[in-house]
Amino acid sequence: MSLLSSRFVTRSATINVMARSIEKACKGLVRDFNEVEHLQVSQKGPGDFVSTADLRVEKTLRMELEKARPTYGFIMEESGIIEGEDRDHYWIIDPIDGTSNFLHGIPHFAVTVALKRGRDIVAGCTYDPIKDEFFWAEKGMGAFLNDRRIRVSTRKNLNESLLVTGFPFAGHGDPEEFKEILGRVMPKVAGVRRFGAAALDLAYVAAGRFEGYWESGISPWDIAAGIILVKEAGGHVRDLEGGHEMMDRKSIIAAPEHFHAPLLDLIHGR
Ligand code: LIP
Repeated sequence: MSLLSSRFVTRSATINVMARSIEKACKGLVRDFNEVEHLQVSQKGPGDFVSTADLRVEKTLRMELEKARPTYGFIMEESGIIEGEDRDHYWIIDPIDGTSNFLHGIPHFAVTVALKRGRDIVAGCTYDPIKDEFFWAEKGMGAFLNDRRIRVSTRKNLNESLLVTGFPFAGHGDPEEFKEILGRVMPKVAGVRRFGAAALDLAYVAAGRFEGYWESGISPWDIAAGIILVKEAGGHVRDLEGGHEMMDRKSIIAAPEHFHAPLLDLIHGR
């Protein structure tokens, strides 16, 4: 599917600029991913190759977005912060969210771009090129998967809910603390998943596939697009202290409103 094709839904100029930039950046990404699968067994390994793919996607996104909105700034996973003349607008970019999945030839990763106006995320696009799923949302316009409107889950009971999170790993996070959290959460829910791509975890909450997602030690570019996707799909997004500082506090919980309090109580052991 062309990301630009929207037979049934009228998209704004901003979403079309983001969709066009992602479509151009993804040209060759699936080919690179298929190459990675061959590199798994090569002496050199795929590490450097994936870094090249990451940087190539980010460079294309920046070039295309800069062409369309030359005064906006950038906050990027690989190239850092670049101020624009317009200090009120920033594109927030993760060129490959789910890098470890990509590196290991696991077909679950996404290109994710958000637009920040002041302190507000006002538009977000997350594209999974393997499944050809384009999640997008704009403030006040709703959330969509390709051309279909999406909404958070209508399930009411925690014991029916399927949650997704991010686990600690070598050099990242507190395994002992996480084991205690998981020990409190698992007996109360239908299941907990760890898919390795926060941008898609949030997109799946917005689409009602998961009832909730939480993670700490997460980066702004992993979650920026997902924040607006979940909000526009009727869900609530907070930091793990219950505030609105997800990107500053690098923590997030996203779910329908009625799941927030019980989930935060389980996470904090209240
Ligand atoms: C990843 C996130 C994932 C998190 C990883 C990493 P990356 O982003 O999507 O949820 O658990 O630590 O931050 O590094 O693949 O862009």
